[in-house]
Amino acid sequence: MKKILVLGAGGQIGSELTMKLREVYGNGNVVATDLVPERLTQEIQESGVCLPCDATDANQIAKIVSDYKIDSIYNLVAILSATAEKNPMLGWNIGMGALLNCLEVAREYKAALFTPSSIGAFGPDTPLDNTPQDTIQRPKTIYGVTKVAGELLSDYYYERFGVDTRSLRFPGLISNVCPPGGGTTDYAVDIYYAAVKGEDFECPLKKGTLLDMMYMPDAIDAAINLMEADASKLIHRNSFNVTAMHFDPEAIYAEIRKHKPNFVMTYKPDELKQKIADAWPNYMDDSCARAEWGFSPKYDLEKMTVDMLDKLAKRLLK
Ligand code: NAD
Ligand code: AKB
Repeated sequence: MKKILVLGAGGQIGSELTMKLREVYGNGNVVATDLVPERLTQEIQESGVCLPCDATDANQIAKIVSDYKIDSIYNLVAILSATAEKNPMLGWNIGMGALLNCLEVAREYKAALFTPSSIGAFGPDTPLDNTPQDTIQRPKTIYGVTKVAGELLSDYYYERFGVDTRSLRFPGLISNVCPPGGGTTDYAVDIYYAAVKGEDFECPLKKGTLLDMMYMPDAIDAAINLMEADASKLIHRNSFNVTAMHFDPEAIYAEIRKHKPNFVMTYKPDELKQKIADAWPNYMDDSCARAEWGFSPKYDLEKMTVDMLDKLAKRLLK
């Protein structure tokens, strides 16, 4: 059985990925950590080992990997795009610091390493429609710069040292457990909270801003399936395009209004977020992920909306 370490387990992805990993591999085989352990959900805290860990300190990661005989690391530590752009040095130091430490520890202890990349790894020179797997990557944000550098460094560690590094270029992720942490795509989560609470919603992106998105259960399955994939079938590693749907604010608004006809959305574009979103793909080609390891998301906008509204209503309106 795998022995897994999750870094940044208190965040949007970690809150759900950690519990799924415990379901698949056993509660005793998944160590959950975060810089701020109080961020770990009650469910995570009660179901297995939880430890504080600053991923910018390689010794802290190495000690846990050694103590718990870890063979797989899920590194979820980063500062998301909009927040990183307000403090570029922090974005670089956290994103790259954590990754470099993980790569070194993975090399020393022969562990596999999963680190998400993002649609933020693309930029204004990238073909934005049907964005190919292998194409121009010249992002203009510090977040994007760390993602491209991270992809290259992870491939380097695989080629040079044989470290089993794997990665996905996640689109905006929509979830109902942990609120998002300062990204450009956060609006697609926030809109559901507003609709369920009966509040009006001010959209920070303009009408017509198309972006790739994915529901969290599909993102989590994708991460685990990629880490379980037969290495001999992988032509790519760092990092695979993956997407489940793409829409603009009008489309998600219309879908929510099918269930909440009185819900009102207005536009108040945020200059920074709009600039970032305009340079990200409208929709990506994820055929390599489908061909090389069987990526196959289950949720489209319609199905996700039913589930989001249902789960949030049960939690927020009880
Ligand atoms: P998040 O911001 O919700 O969570 C990150 C977690 O890392 C937080 O719990 C934070 O406390 C922790 N952290 C910060 N600094 C740390 C440090 N020094 N040591 C240990 N932990 C630290 O992020 P997320 O949305 O869960 O994203 C996880 C990964 O997935 C990131 O690499 C992100 O770029 C990528 N990603 C996310 C999305 C998305 O829509 N959420 C989309 C594409 C890619
Ligand atoms: C962000 O908007 O920064 C993230 C991402 C797509 O990487 N959600």
